[in-house]
Parts: sequence; C-alpha cells; structure tokens
Amino acid sequence: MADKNFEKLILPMGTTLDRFIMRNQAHFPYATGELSQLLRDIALASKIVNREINRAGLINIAGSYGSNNAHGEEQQKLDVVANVRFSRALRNGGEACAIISEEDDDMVITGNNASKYVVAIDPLDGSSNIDVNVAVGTIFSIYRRRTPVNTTPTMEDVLQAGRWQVAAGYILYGSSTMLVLTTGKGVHGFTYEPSLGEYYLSHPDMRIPETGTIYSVNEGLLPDFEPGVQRYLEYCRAKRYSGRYIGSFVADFHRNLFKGGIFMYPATAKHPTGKLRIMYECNPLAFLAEQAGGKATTGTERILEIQPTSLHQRVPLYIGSRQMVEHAEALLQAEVPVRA
Ligand code: AHM
Ligand code: MG
Repeated sequence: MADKNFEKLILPMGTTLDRFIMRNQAHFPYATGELSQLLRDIALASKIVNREINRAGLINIAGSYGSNNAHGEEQQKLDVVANVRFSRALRNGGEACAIISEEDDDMVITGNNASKYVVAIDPLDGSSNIDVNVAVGTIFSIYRRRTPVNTTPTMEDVLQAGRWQVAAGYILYGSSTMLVLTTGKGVHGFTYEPSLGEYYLSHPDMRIPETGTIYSVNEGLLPDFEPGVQRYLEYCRAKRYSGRYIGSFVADFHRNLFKGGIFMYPATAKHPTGKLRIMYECNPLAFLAEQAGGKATTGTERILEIQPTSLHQRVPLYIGSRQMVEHAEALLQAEVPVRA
C-alpha cells in the first residue's frame, strides 16, 4: 500500500477536454456527437495557434501583415495565420456548414452542407498585443443552423441572436493557455499541458463573484463617453476601485471572471455604436458571463436578446459581475446621452 507522500508524487492529471466532452455529450442539446467533434476541431486548431504564438518572436511571424480586415483594421500576421488554422480545422472536420470570422468580409460556406452547425469566430482577439508578448485570445460561438440540412446555408443561419448559442468559449493564450467553455450547463476551464498536448479540466463550474472592485475600460476615451458612463467611472474612482485594462478582451474578461469586476466598451466618437462586435466578441462572452452567474448588456438591453442585422455589427458592452453591471446600467440610464 503506497504511503501519502508517494500518492502526492503521482497525483492524477484529471479529466481531459476530450473525456469531459464525451462524458457530457448526453447533456448537449440534440446530442449526436457532431457538436463534440466540432469542439474537438476547435481545440485542435487552438493547439496549433498556441504553438505559433509561442514562437512568434523567433520565426518572423509577429507584426503587421500589410493588409486590412473587414473592419479596415490593420491585420497582424498572426491574425491571418489563426484565421487559416481555425477555418481549415472547421472545414476539414466536416461539422460546420458555415463560418463567419472577424477576419473575413463574408460568410464562408464550407461545403459541409450535411452538417447542422455554424460557427462564429474571432481567431485572434487583441492581436496588436502579440508584438509586446501580452496575452491574446480566440473567441468562438456555435449555433444550430436554421435552414434544413443538405441545403446551402444562408445569412439566416449565421445572423442569430446570442440566446440561440449552443456552445461558446475562448482560448486565452496567457502565462498558461486555457480553454474556457460553456454548452449552457455552467462554465468550465481547461488548462493546456503543452508537453502532453492536452487540455485538462482545471476549473470546473466557474462562477463570477456577484460584485467586485475592478473596472476595465479604456479611460483615455473618457471625454468621448456619455455622461452616464462618466458618472459611473467617477463612482468607481470615488470607491477607489482598481482600474485594470489590458486592451485584450479575453484577458480582461478572464481576470474579472476570477476576481469579480466589470468590463466596459462604451460608444465613442470613433466607434459610435461601440467597438466590439456582437457576433464574434459580445455574444460568446455574454453567454459565458451569464452561465457563470454574471451579466452582459449594452447599457439598456441584454446582449443575448439582440437580433443582429449584419455580420460585423458592433454594440456597446458592459459585462461582468451582476451587481456591478446593474449599477452601471442604473447610472447610464439616469442621464440623457450626449450623442442621442
Ligand atoms: P481586435 O479584435 O481588433 O483585436 O480588437 C478588439 C480589442 C479587444 O481585445 C480589446 O478589448 C479592445 O480591442 C481594445 O480596444 P482599445 O485599444 O480601443 O481600448
Ligand atoms: Mg476581436
């Protein structure tokens, strides 16, 4: 019989993402194994992207690619690499009939018309941080298609309100790489073990604290914000809350998920409807926030209720600990917006 010290030396590694998905497949809506396969395809692509990010400084893959994306923003080389990696994995995996990506102008029809799912993806969010070795992320959402299988998917399949997501998650390429996932039954975090090439369940049933003392916003844009937002920020400062802003949404969200806090990207002069995109950034993290007990709104409306009208639509975003988001909403609505 092994003694306690010996047992400590050989602690079990725990549950791999694959096993977790397999075990929980029965809980997935309409489970037939395809959604599980789709999640595995995303996890596989993320391992490749993780490898590229880790060696970016060595192989001339950091920096600008020299072109703009669908939003007229400068694409980084790794944006392009990540987009190809995820699109290829999803196309070859066969379980996504259409993909929309922050990096592509239009919907990509994969040719897998027999498949039931569509995927929205921001392959590499916060990629301008790569050059300075700061955490970046991948964000994804999965929806069931609306049109019948074995037909060509249409915009109706990809332009769905966030409440129809069947799964969403992100991969944070940080000091360790984590995949955080919801399939509508809570939020679960998996940490990547690079030497084994596996994600292991490290943070089951993650809950965001009801309230917190962190506010995350690009405060340099303060003069642009509506009076209600300015008032809420005055309150945060008066309370001596900690201002924490990385400029990498996944990393800011992840920290607040653990510690409690609010992340805001209000409307500004440059981005009159907010900067973050509903399909690629707001919906998936709103689904995760709600599943963890938090809240996500535009200041007046639940993010997951918004019916999108275009692929790259942007909305203002207030997301995080429930009480903090509700407080921000109350102060926002108390004032008439400057840019009504
Ligand atoms: P990106 O998708 O082009 O990387 O832009 C999104 C990023 C978010 O990660 C981050 O929260 C935000 O832009 C930062 O914007 P700003 O630099 O205006 O504060
Ligand atoms: Mg992005």
